[in-house]
Amino acid sequence: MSSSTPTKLPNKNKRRSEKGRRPPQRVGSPAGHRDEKCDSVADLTILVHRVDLYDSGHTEDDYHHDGAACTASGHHTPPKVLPYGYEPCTETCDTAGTIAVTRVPTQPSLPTNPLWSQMPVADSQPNPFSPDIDKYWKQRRRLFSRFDDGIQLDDQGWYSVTPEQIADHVATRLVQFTSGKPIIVLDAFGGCGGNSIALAKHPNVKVIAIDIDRTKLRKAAHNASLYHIPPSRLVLMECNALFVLEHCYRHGQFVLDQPVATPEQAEVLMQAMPPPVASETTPAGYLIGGIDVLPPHIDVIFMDPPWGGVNYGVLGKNGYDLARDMRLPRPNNHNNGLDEGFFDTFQPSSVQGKKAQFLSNAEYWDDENSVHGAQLLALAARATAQLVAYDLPRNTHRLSIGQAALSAGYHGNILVEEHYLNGRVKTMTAYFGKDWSYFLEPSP
Ligand code: MGP
Ligand code: SAH
Repeated sequence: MSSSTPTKLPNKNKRRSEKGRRPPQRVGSPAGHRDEKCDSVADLTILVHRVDLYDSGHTEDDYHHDGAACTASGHHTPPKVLPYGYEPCTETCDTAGTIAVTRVPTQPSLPTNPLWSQMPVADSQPNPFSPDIDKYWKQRRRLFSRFDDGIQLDDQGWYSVTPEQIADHVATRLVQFTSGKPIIVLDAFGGCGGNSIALAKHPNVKVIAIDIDRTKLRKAAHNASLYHIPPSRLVLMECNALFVLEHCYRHGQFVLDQPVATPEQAEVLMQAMPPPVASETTPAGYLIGGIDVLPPHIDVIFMDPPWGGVNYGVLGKNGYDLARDMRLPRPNNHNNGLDEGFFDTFQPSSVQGKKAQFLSNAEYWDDENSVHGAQLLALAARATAQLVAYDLPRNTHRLSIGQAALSAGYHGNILVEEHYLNGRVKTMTAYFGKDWSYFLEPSP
């Protein structure tokens, strides 16, 4: 692997130190965050739902790992929850509001593919790649059940692809939440295709997969062909997703071809407009293009952005704050926001070293020309005004999700799914844009 250093963005801000990093702030009154024992109804309730998935890698012990979370709140009287609502956020958006967090009773599992219990996930085949990816190589068939057919990944792909069972679950959820109707999903950070493929397995789903890196899109197209995804259901776009979310859609409708209201807005748009990119059809028949591949409307936005590298876990349980710990550079004339692989940099082995490395990301941030994880949600909400699904690190602080939701304009309730694989939490997906209070009803 190459030994290049990360792209340094001009830092107009003072250096951030670990000391300067604040924990998530409570919102509204000092009692802004309440739990389910309080009687008052919160402006926003986060419904937390644990999903358990298993494959042949599980042991009996796994079933009991963190088992308490499975049953939590099962016998509580359901808390009062306000119905879902959304007011598009403006410059002066009021982010204050009370946030409650409650676990929902365990739901019946969605049917799982018997493939997973039969397939030998782990084996002793040596890793032919760099030792950096040992941990991911061991889980390669968990990432893609068809790995052995010739799946292609790059460094960032290895550590960020969503394991297939989880990606399938999230895709099924999005189909359920849209009642199985034909939908167009914008996968804003498509990568090597884990989530896009899972979505496009559904005959009524068409996916527009965006990535800033064309080499990943080519891999995604190849990987999709191994799953026999028809090219009519997966179109790939090379672009900075922030441009598409900020300028191309409002309420799900394509607006880039509409006149802008003021000369200032026209100037902002001109500054952000990406240079044209070449179109190509991959050997398996998938189209990769630029803005011209965008459809006149989209129904759902799915987002699985970079989380800041492989060391996000050093922030500890609940230690990851969306507004503080995630940054995406806006496109501009000098830098399209393309990330260097984290494996290209020195990987410290001590926890302290990893923590220092993760926190040092902030030294490269240019706050004026970047968007943080909460602002990203607001952009997606405004672009679609419908369903938004947001894949997040398992240690994301719930309050930081609630604050992001309120500042994006959501109120009432949102759903956060924790995805457990063989009893260990792997990822979380937060869903916005619908009413999920029915999750509080006891399962039949
Ligand atoms: P992990 O914590 O690196 O792996 O990522 P694991 O196997 O849980 O390791 P352990 O050491 O804790 O046992 C877990 C999952 O999170 C990965 O399989 C990816 O799906 C996802 N993931 C990890 N990272 C670092 C990213 C990221 O930066 N962006 C996105 N979108 N997903 C990531
Ligand atoms: N869901 C994917 C993994 C996504 S990883 C899977 O399951 O395979 C995040 C991806 O976002 C990376 O491929 C990275 O190249 C891409 N990316 C980073 N910044 C971006 C931006 N501003 N716009 C679009 N893509 C971006």
